[in-house]
Amino acid sequence: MIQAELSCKPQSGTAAARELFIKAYRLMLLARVLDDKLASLYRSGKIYGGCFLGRGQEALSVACGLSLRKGDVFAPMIRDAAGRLAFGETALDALRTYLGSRLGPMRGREGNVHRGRPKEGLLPMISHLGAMISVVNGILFARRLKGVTGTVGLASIGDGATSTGSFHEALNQAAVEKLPLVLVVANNQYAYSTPNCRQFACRSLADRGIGYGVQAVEVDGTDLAACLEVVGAAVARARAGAGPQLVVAQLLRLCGHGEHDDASYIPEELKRSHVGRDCLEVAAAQLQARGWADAETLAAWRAEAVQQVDDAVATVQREPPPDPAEEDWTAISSRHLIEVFPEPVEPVRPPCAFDLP
Ligand SMILES: Cc1ncc(C[n+]2csc(CCOP(=O)(O)OP(=O)(O)O)c2C)c(N)n1
Ligand SMILES: [Mg+2]
Repeated sequence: MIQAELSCKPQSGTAAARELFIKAYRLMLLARVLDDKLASLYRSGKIYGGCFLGRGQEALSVACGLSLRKGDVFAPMIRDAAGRLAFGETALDALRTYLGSRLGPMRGREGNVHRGRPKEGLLPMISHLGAMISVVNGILFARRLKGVTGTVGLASIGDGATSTGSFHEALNQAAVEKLPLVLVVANNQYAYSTPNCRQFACRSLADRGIGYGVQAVEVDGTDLAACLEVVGAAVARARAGAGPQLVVAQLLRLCGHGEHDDASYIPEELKRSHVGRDCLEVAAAQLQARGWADAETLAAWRAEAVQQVDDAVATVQREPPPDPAEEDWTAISSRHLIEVFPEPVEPVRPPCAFDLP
């Protein structure tokens, strides 16, 4: 079973860097295999509702999950299978949700990507369009008031989400309150079928940080090493008290918006460009070039991931569906999901500009 503990950024070229890269690659691979399995279950009519996958976004996503620690908060978006696995969600939880098992985190009532385990810092998504940023802000602010320190919150969004009011309000709020928020934007060039050029006129979405006084960096989302480095550093800065951080990654969604969408609006030329590289293939080539894995090892890792996903599917197919007579239908207010903090020693009032010296 591949699981994440983790993480602080190791020096490049060290054994720790090699270990992190391999762990990240194997989680990306597991996410890809899981996504491929979900797609095939969707096509065979086993999944009701939508099926939303993250092919091509695994490098950025895994870097998000691996840069966080126990106690942090992660608000993934619909393309974050890799980040979820890296943060500790199991393939079993994903499949239990999609296939409607009563043993799933939402007891099989949820459908697809709106699952989570808030008690463990994994937030169930409300909407894909930036709504989770202010939820993460609220958690971070509450923690500050309760005297809980040293944790960060990472919200993952798409380029389209940066066009919403929710994004701008929440980024401004995080900046004003100097919250330890890391906002990671996967610019996959499209919001559903709307291309970047119909969404924004600034040079880069990273420029949106400037207006709010937020440090922003860009990263090649097809390059795993770069994603681990840049996201890891942003999380470390937020944890150290440098305030909110914006990370904008360039990549391409290598699938439709959902499995119902053939993405025929994405031009072949863009698919063949640098941004259209498959981050999983790029990482595999880097592993081989660095002598960290040969073709045989890569094939063995894939076989292990396939076995893990197949076993999880078989397990879920033996599990019971939800029983409407027994459910109260209050998914998130369910007692077992609510985060519990230790009582604070003393309430902490945040510093305010109006405080007299
Ligand atoms: C408030 C709201 N408006 C519209 C939608 C429908 N919708 C879901 S995802 C999406 C596009 C999101 O694009 P982006 O933020 O770039 O993320 P991506 O899907 O490309 O990863 C839209 C329009 C929604 N879920 N919620
Ligand atoms: Mg997008």
